[in-house]
Amino acid sequence: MKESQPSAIHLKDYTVPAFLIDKTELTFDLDESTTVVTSRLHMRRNPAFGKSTAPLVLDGGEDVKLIGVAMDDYPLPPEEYRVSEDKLIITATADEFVLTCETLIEPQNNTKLEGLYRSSSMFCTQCEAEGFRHITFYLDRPDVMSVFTTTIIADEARYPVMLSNGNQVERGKNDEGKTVVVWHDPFPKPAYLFALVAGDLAVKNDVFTTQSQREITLQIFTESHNIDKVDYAMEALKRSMRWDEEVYGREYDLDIFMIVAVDDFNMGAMENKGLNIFNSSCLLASPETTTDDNYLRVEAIVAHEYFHNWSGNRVTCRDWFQLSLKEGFTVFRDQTFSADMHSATVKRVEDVSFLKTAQFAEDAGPMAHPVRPASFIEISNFYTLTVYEKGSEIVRMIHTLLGEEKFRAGSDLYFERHDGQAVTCDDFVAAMEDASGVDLTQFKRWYSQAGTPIVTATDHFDAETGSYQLTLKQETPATPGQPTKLPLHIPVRVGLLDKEGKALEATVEGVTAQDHVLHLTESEQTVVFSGVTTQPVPSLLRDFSAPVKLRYEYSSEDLLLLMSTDNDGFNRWSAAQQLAVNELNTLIDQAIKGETLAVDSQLVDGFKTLLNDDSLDPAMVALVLALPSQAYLSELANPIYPAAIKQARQYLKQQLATALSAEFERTYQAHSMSSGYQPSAEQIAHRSLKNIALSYWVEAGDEKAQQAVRAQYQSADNMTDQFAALSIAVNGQLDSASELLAAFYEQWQNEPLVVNKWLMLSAAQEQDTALETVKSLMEHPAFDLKNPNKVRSVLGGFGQSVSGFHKADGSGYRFLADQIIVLNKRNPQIASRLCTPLTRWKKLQPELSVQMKAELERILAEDLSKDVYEVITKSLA
Ligand code: B3K
Ligand code: ZN
Repeated sequence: MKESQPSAIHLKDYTVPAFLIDKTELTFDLDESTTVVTSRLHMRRNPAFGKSTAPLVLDGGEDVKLIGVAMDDYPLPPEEYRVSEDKLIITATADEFVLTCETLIEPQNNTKLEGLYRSSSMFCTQCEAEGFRHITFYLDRPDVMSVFTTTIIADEARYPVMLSNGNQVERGKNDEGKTVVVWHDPFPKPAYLFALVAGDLAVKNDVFTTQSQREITLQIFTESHNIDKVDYAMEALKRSMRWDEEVYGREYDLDIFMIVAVDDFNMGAMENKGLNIFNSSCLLASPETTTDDNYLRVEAIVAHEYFHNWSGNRVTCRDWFQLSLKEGFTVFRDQTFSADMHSATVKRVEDVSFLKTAQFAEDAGPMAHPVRPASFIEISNFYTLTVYEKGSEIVRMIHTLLGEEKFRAGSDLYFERHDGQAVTCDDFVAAMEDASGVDLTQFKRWYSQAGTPIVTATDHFDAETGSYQLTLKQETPATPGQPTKLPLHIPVRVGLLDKEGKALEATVEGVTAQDHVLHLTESEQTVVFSGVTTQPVPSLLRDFSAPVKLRYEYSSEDLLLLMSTDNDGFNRWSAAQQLAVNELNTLIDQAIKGETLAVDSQLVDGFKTLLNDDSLDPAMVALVLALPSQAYLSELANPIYPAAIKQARQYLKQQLATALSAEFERTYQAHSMSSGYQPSAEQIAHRSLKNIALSYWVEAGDEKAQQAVRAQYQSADNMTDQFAALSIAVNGQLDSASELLAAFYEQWQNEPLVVNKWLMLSAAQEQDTALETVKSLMEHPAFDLKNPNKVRSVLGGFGQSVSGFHKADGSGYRFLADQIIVLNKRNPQIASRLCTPLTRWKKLQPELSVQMKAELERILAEDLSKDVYEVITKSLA
């Protein structure tokens, strides 16, 4: 452990910057050994800071070596400045001046992939949140916005493509014969949106004509062997540009929009102004190498990064506590876009399922934090599901409370009022309130209060008066640093069904309708529905109108009714899930007690009806058939018995498979298509139903099903079907599994993105030898510790293997802890993310919990990065 430990910074301590940077001129002399960065910063004291003689304090990393500093072109004598660990401090300055710094950096040795670094043979950058300070000394905070001009000098032969933000304004040669390219970005921006790329890249060109008839050049750059896989991303980009014009009235602003794919990248993608940089896994797509899920992800991420041009770049965050201002809003925008492009219900189910599995777990664990955190040690740890996904749910609730039209007026006002500014979540809400007249004072607690609220509903029907009373209670559990909570403003969308499943009209506060949005604002509240003719079954929290845990005593009959008749598609799925959860919980209890598993499954009839109803959307049927995941059941459980959950899921799947084997076979055959692959909603729906049906059919132990798996693997003309067949063989532990796994690697060894899928599937296997398998994968030639995608595939996959990760002797936890310790120095952001499964130790069954805790303590004894230190200390607190 270090002598002095990292400390937290707090939102309440925010002050405006003492200096501003009106113009930033950067020159990069790129070279494989040392890169020289020269900056000319046109600075002045910030009038909003008040009169002051405060010294100038610039941020800079330990990896930035200062070789010269000058004020208004006069070199500063050593007594007028000093460099501490991560700051350059200049004692006295004029009110307005030009500061020049010459610095040396070594991108080739940058393993943290933050700042300027190398991926394959190219140079690229990642500056959000605080990467720019690893390039040169700067006021590296989002409320310092500056107009950037960037000069790149490099050897033409190795780096024919040299890119930065904005428009290219010059290209020529210098005296040494090197190529010099100058880029200028007219839009003031914070340093986190700066980008630079240099390499030998292929390009795909296109154009987009905006609603005001401006022609925008679109370019996607990749290494030459990948350029045949960017057509889908290009089309997705054009769809996003059109959608943002039509739905939000937002037009693109520069004359050129560029995207570059890089292999080594810590996360999915980055919205740098005019020059988005993508992890190649989130950009490249071809039918042979990319699954349906990955196609949808590419489209969503291309859209997300593009949408940031307004929600993030034109209007940015004042400080990093406000991160959800841009991320929550932009996730909401990309979710709505995908819903418009495909099926809205399917998209909602997928998003909510993810939220309830992963964000709810985060919000119930030691890293729980408000959507607008009050403090942090390392901001990189706060790019979380809470900030992104719960943040998006907050914006969605505002949309529900205001309605489509007023929400659009609010967003127009927000963009107009704050264009070119760095603002706060409060500013966003104020624009929504001002444009709509809706009071969101209490609603704003969603930003500051952590934890998932529990809403408990009880009801009473009075047949004589035709009145139905619904009582709603809310309670938010304590979270770290927040022992008590206030009631939130929760929109609860409700409909009533009769016993045949027909929608009932009812009157609430003078409004008669089949669907009502109730405003739960007190700890407990009763709402009266009048004009109700018969005892209703309530359809609660329709479309998942708020990110809460709903409790209501539904009978199995009620759930079956909702599952087959509710006209809210989301709640049909939700009812089926609840039914499955109830049965699985019974089985889990039996497994924990060591009893023989037995359940008289109501799902058999429910699934049978579903499988025989050809009028249903096959995508929805597939979603209903997917049993609640190991991860979701773990989130619901306390304590978690991983092996019991696994056993219960396997048992129920087996029961359903045996009872409905003929239906699954028929469904499999009925949804097998022969037409050419398209990543269209319609085809994706058929493939998803076909493949889940196959996974059940195989479970019934039918030899014919096993042959079907092999046949599908061999004849598939697309990765979705090929990989589905492989996964079914591996997860179903079929005899063919190891042979198919070997064949798959043999076939795809030269396609890294496909190899990553193979790594993940191999690492997630349920076998007694799972730990040995993962160890050998890390020695495999396909593995590379420098590449975050590979690390995530192998270690992320391993975390899903109950038999590997949760080994009774704790060796699975020890293995993960060892990898975290190795990566802690090399790449702290990745190391910190890998800690997530270990943060759940308090909820685990006692024998496993102690083992996991011991590994956290072992990690804490190391000399830790801020990233890992924060997660480990908070987990142990
Ligand atoms: N804004 C980036 C995320 C940056 C993460 C920095 N550790 C991508 C996105 O959310 O669009
Ligand atoms: Zn984002």
